[in-house]
Amino acid sequence: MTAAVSTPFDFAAYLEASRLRVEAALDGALGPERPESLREAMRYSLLAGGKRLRPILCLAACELAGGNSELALPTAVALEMVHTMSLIHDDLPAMDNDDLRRGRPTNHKVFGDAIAILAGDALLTRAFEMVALRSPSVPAAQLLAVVGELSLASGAPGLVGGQVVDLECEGKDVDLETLEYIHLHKTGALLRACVLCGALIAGAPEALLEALSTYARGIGLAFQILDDILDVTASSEVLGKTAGKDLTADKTTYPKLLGLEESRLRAEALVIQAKAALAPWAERATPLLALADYITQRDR
Ligand code: GRG
Repeated sequence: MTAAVSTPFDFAAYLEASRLRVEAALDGALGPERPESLREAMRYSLLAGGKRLRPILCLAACELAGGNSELALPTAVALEMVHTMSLIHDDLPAMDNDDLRRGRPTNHKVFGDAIAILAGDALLTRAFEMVALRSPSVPAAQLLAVVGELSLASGAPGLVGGQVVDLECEGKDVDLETLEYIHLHKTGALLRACVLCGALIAGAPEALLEALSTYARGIGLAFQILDDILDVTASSEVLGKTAGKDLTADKTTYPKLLGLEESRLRAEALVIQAKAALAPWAERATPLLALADYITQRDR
């Protein structure tokens, strides 16, 4: 009798295969927009690379919940569209005023502020179109739930609210509680929507949705702590965006409040908590567990 041999999970291969799958779906999601200037500006930022972590989280959560991730692909694309539009708007002179994003000049540097704003608007609205009109074979009730999560994560209760508090706190002393509020909204809300939307498409039960929410809170904060750490430890070339920006903009960050070492420890503890939430589903959770680890181990 031969013993069953389980193949070890090859995370690097999984990440690369998922990334390529997402890239192809993103490319196919932008149609022949008119006018051409708008099409170019939308494609410029959406197809500029990036880790594609958000759509990958969505697909992984769908599979964890026992769903067919092919059905979640339009929603995964929608989540990347919301993320990309938030980067375009975040880089504008009225916000973070940045020149470099994903290794190339920011959208407004190439197309001008007005087109950058409108390209962001078109990506945001296309995101909702992807879910509502381009998700065949997903029951309407599930799509409605996805639209709800996407709205909450994007708007005042999520990204927009977090960004406003972030802008209002520039140059001020910020305590840990406020910093956490900013990041749970600015960064965490969309990561939460990613796993919830993937699971909703698979018809996940309430207990799993709650566990995924806890998981997302942990990885969301850990993700941002790493973002703050990399801002001081990595180069602009590696990051593909301007390093040292937080210091220049006089922003409060985790390293500023806690120091680098303590920030790292906090991120690791958050990832442990996040992974623990998925323990009852451990058998199918391997990709989400590995993605949580990746968040604290990444170099960009
Ligand atoms: C969504 C309606 C709407 C408006 C946007 C500008 C804004 C409101 C919010 C800012 C949100 C923001 C830029 C948060 C920062 C999140 C973050 C850490 C981004 C970096 O994400 P990565 O590292 O980037 O995943 P890549 O390029 O790899 O995708």
